[in-house]
Amino acid sequence: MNDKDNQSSAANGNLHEDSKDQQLEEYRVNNDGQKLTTNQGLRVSEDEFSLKAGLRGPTLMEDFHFREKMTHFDHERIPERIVHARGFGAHGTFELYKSLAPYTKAKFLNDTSLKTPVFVRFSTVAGSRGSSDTVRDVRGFSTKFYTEEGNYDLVGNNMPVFFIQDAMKFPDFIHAVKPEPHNEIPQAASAHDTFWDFVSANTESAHMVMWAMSDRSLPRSFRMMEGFGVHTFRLVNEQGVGTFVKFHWKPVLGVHSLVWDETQKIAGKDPDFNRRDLWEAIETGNYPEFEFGVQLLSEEDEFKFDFDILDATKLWPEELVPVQIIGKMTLNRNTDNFFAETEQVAFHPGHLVPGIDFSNDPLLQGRLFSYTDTQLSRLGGPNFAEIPINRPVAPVNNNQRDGMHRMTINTGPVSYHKNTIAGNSPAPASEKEGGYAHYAEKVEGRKVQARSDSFKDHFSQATLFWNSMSDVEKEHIVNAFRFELGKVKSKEIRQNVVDVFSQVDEVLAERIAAGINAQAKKGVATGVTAKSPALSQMNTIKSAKTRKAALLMADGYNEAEVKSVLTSMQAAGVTPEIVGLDLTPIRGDKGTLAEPVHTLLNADSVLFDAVYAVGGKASADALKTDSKTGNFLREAFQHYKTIAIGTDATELLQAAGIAPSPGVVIHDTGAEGDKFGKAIIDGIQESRHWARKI
Ligand code: HDE
Repeated sequence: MNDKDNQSSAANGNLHEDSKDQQLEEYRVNNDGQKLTTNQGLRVSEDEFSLKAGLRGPTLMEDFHFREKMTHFDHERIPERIVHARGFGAHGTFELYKSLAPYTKAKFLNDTSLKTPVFVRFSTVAGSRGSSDTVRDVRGFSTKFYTEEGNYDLVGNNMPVFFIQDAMKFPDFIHAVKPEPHNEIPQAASAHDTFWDFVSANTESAHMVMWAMSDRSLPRSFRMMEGFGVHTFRLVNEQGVGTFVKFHWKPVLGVHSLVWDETQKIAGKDPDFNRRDLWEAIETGNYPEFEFGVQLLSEEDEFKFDFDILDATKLWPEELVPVQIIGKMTLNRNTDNFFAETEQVAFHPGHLVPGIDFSNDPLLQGRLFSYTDTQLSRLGGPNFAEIPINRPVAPVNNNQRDGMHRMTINTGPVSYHKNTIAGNSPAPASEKEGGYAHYAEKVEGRKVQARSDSFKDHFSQATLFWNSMSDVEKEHIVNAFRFELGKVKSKEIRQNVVDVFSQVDEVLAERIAAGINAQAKKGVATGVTAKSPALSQMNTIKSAKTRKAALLMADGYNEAEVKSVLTSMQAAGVTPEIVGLDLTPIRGDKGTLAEPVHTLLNADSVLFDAVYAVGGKASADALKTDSKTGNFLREAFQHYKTIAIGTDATELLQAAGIAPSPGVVIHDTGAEGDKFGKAIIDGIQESRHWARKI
């Protein structure tokens, strides 16, 4: 698509959910059925052997095809992102349920008939591009809305607060969490001395560290985590009235996590666990959905809380400022090419549309510099907005010219403003014509390098978070601290961290201290008793939909039972996958063949949400001969997952040393026919059976 086509479609208000896809189509290349050529279009007759002086002689410099092929290969890599290097993207659509016109003039938030194309990139933060998906880390959640008024980027995380209050500290914080510079260890992990040294010396990180040590940093799926814009932004309406806003994404499937032991095992068994999950969900039509929510605060209420709304280490409790759901994003198309789309996409919190503006959050203000700056080295110059995935569907007209990798051919002599030759075009647009006008906030003050007193409470919301957790979640937080600090070599740093968290909650600090040979301080905690139920994952939506169940099966399986359970699974949207002793089709008791897609050797229970050892004595006996069956069941049990045992298969449970427990559904003990299937689905919907004694 050229810019003219571009201009006509968006300028005529013809933007639709396929606008971006249509634009990308112009750049797609498919070599199928074609003859091989050089980059100059010359057909190539030989692609296996370089040109040599004699059959056993040296390669000749004049072999231009060899040189071109090798040169391109030599330069195929670009620098990975300094943070959020490992990511995974998908395309989708945003639709609005309810117009936000009273608060913002942004068209994509006004017109409920619009379907705005989006591209989303999820990421981990600390690990390199090739690191594992399931590490303990914050997850990035970036969305690019291709609106008719230009690209709007919401570059958020799956946690609503951040580690620091001022952008000045970001390089220090990232240096501390990344692998240590002398030996580049550890990869994708915060469990090391420099991270915890930073935390203990920068107490503003206490609240975010509580989130990072919680189950939020172990998402079961990108489809099952919340997203947050983190900063306070500002909406501006047609009348020029501003309203403070916090942005939220709420996953339709609820917020769910893995357990720590499981994440570590998955990191080895399937380092691509989260990206594979997203890819497969989209390929199979289980489109991930996130509702879009806003918390709104009028400017008069700016100072009504006991925290500063410009402080990115604070959230607005949902019980105080409700999240209003106004739209939904559906991810419905995988990328064609990881590099072209996911790797080259460039987000920026400063990519705005009229009706959305910044606040003076000093973290946000610093980000406004960093994101373009980093693309210059990552994407090789100032023309990265021309890369297909980054191009807006709105028209682009300006006097910027030239530079590395310029793609457009801007015609005519005029590349300056003001001019008479082109009738002073391209001309700035008035606000009425859609020109962006910065919010005319009145600002006064002395130039200072200091932190406002209103940013000095570092602990109250950390306590609020702790108070809001269930016992199970608290246990996980304590164990996370113990694990991480247990990896810290310096006793002094370990003690310093306990000193910091003594100020959050005495019991928390005592429990951490007990695991790492440190001492908690008494009488220094905030004493905050408030809770925010919205912070606990125990109160999230529960659904069996899109969960994966492993069917452990061998010859002689009980066909009637399996058929009935599969019907229940299908109705509930659960995906069954057969795990066999090997890949040979499995014969049922009535002779029907079932095709396994995994074997006990290449699959483990950590890759599934539930395990069903199917009924049938012969099948159970055969499975029992393989010691991996016991391990499969035991690990599922230890990870609190639903385990279903079919007729005549109870011995498998005994062999694995599993006693009757919550979430262990046994056919033999009364659950007949449909009831068995229903009990399995109820179990899967519960996600984890925390009441189980491990
Ligand atoms: Fe980022 N961040 N960040 N960040 N960030 C980047 O930009 C930075 C912050 C976030 O999928 C970089 O293009 C500074 C908060 C996401 O491509 C870089 C500060 C939040 C992504 C950068 C922050 C984020 C990035 C690296 C403190 C949540 C991945 C590559 C002032 C609201 C985007 C790039 C993607 C990426 C700088 C803090 C989220 C270096 C200086 C707070 C999701 O520009």
